[in-house]
Amino acid sequence: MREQLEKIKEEALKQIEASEALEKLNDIRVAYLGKKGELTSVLKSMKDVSPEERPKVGQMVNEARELIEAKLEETKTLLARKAREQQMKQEVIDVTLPAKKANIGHSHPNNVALKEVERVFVGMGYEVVEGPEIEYDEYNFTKLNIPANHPAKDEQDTFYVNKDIVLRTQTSPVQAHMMESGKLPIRMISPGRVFRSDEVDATHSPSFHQVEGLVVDKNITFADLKGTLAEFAKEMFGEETKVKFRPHHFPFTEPSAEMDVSCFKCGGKGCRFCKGSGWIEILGCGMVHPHVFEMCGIDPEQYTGFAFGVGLERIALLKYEIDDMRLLYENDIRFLKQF
Ligand code: 2NM
Repeated sequence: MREQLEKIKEEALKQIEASEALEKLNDIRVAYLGKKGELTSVLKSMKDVSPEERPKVGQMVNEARELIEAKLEETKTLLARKAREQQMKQEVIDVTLPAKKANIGHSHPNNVALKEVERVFVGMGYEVVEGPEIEYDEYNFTKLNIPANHPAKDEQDTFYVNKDIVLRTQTSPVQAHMMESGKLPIRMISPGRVFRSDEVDATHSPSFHQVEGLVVDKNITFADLKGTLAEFAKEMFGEETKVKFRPHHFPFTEPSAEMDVSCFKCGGKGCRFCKGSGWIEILGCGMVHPHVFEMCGIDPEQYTGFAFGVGLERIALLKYEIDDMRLLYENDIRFLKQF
């Protein structure tokens, strides 16, 4: 009996020692200490042991059981630690590895330019108002003092949806609606997409973007227009920027002008960028025509106002020195990711 116990004990300890996996340990536990395990069967055969010997053998069985259990527990801890160490080695993080670059999107140059324009005018207390890209002929043309026989209304220049509805050729219809709503005074800019039936080339596209501005109040003068747009130019192109107004004609303003800014490349000396003139044309503007006020329900004897229109693409092309407008529409990621 003693010998048998001794053998079982040694064999168990040897197996435990040799086991390399946690599951294996469990098998060993079952094989020796389980209900049908070897030690248990020794206990079961105690009835064959003489009564004097019984306590002694019982104690030996218990000692063997405790020893095996202790060894199992110890080995279990050891194997668990080994497994953890192995895992740590495999999962080690090299903090010096370069991070994965997240492929995030970029603002379109048009949008960068728009945010800049909005920043300047919102800073001066203007509100940003958007409107529909499809408009009544009446709001796109008639109320802006563009008469039926005006060349801009030609099908060669305007996309007609039907005889009364067009794709807007400017964002000023948004302003016509605003004036008609009757809430005065007005200080607003209206950015958005406009449409003209143009052939595509380096400086033209049938769809482009504008920001138009409008101020209506009592006693607004051309001096307010000049001061406001000179400030806009400085904020957009730098503090040292000068402006120059040249007489022009628009049907919706009288008087009308185009504004040039001193070339921000050469400072006005003349370079390739400004084609030697030292000036760059930037926007159209003028005092709102009394007819426009009348057609939009504002009394021109009481109110005056100024308005202006800037091409966003033009600003974006100048700002980034891009020489072909088509690049703005191709959405080539190699181009766009530079902004
Ligand atoms: C321009 C140039 C000059 C303009 C006029 C109006 C309105 F609605 F008040 F009549 N909005 N925008 C305007 C004036 C636009 O774009 C070159």
